[in-house]
Amino acid sequence: MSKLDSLNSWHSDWSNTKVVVFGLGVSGFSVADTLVELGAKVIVIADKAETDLVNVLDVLEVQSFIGNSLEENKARVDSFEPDVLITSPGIRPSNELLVHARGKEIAIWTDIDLAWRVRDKFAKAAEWICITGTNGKTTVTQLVEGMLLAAGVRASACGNIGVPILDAIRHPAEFEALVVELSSFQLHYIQHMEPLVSAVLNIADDHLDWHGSLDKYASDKGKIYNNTKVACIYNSLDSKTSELLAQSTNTESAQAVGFTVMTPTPNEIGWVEDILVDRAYVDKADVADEIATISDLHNIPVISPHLLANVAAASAIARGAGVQPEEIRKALQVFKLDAHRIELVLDAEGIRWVDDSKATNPHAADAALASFDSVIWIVGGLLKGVDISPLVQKHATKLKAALVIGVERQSVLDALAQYAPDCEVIEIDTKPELVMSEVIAFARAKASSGDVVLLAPAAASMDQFQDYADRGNAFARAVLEGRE
Ligand code: UMA
Repeated sequence: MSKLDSLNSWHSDWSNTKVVVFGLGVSGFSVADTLVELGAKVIVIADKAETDLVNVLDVLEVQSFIGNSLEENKARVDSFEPDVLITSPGIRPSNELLVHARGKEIAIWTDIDLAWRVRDKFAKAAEWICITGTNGKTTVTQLVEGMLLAAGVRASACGNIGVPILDAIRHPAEFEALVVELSSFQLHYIQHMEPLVSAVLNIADDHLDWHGSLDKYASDKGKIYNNTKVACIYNSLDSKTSELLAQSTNTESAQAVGFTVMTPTPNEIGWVEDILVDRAYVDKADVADEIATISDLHNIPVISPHLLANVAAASAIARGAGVQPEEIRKALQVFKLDAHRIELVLDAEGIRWVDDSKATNPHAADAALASFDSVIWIVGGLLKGVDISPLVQKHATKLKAALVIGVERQSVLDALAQYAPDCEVIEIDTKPELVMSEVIAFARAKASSGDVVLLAPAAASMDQFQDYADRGNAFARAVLEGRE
């Protein structure tokens, strides 16, 4: 048995364990902080970091090495002789320090692996409900959290959603269930976990530059199903998700449950017109239980097919975790979407101005475009190695105009020229701080009653904005300018 095998509890003796924490963002900090609490020996290495975090590490008496050369970092790792290196999830496996560590047979974990081992900090370890997918995972994670809370379960959403899982593990509320949003990056590195319920919501092109190919990206996501105890949730309309489930290991005792926006067959949860129906967690195959109706979603201004899929998925997950239909309905009645998700910014003179800045890949933008008939589309940004042409081709007939933003615009312009020849294309070639005001000026000139001006860029934002929220806020500010 290796030394690391015995470190399987918060209450194990971590005092002789040496850990290199690689990366000092939100997750790296939570790892270092937790390891200090556990009494392990820790050093932190990062290419860059915020001064505030470095200062707190100083107070915790953790040595940090920020911005050093690769050679210095390698030498530091070699002389420290760690038992394990815990990497931040965003760092690519091809990173040379990770390659070096692997060459030295040093185990590589992320915060998720550490969290699984130390999940028993309090008397009763929380169950993990694990959710991944290309799109919708944050919304589904929030929905499931709301459903568990409505059922009186002390639940917390954490993981990729922005709350490091180790913060949830250590929280004095002593959560009974963690609803863990997992990214493909976290799943790439995952060692072992046993979710109560697991779900892959959908698989589409994203982060191809990080993973190398769609197959590798998908198989990393599929690892979420391994060792699931009660229910594995897949998307009945996305065969890639059920294929991943079929390839999973140690899931024989878990129930496979599909979700769909169509009429559900046995073992599925789906929509029969306006009614959300459970045909999975029922006594007999011919029984169908009503869970809720579309009118329960009265806090959501735009009901897209994508949202209905997310609601069906969340219900399948929550039912698997033991939540009753009436508690799901209660949660849906108070649910509100986060900002920048098909958010209606303004509805005036018959023109709707919609912020879906969260659409950072074509699959997400597809859901937004599918929700409207006549669109002035704001598109472009960092494409992350993904081809935008199929999306343009699919929606070409509803595109009245396209306003192309982003630094690398050529592939978007080419796709529009080839697949949407009737769509008027305007290239926005200005300084980042002026992008949205120029976009909105053009959109005002083009839009007429019945149109939707839609920010759904199908690309990440960091070439011109801080993040997708900054991009969405800039859009909303420009739309509302002069109206208040
Ligand atoms: N770093 C290096 N070298 C590198 C890259 C990064 O040293 O080559 C270091 C720097 O110190 C940097 C830190 O690593 O500050 C950043 O690490 P990170 O990119 O892994 O980000 P964290 O701040 O730790 O946040 C991570 C997730 N980020 C990513 O996976 C990119 C957050 O998801 C998550 O909320 C957080 O952990 C808590 O679990 C964000 C995200 O964008 C929201 N996720 C992607 C997505 O949803 O598409 C996957």
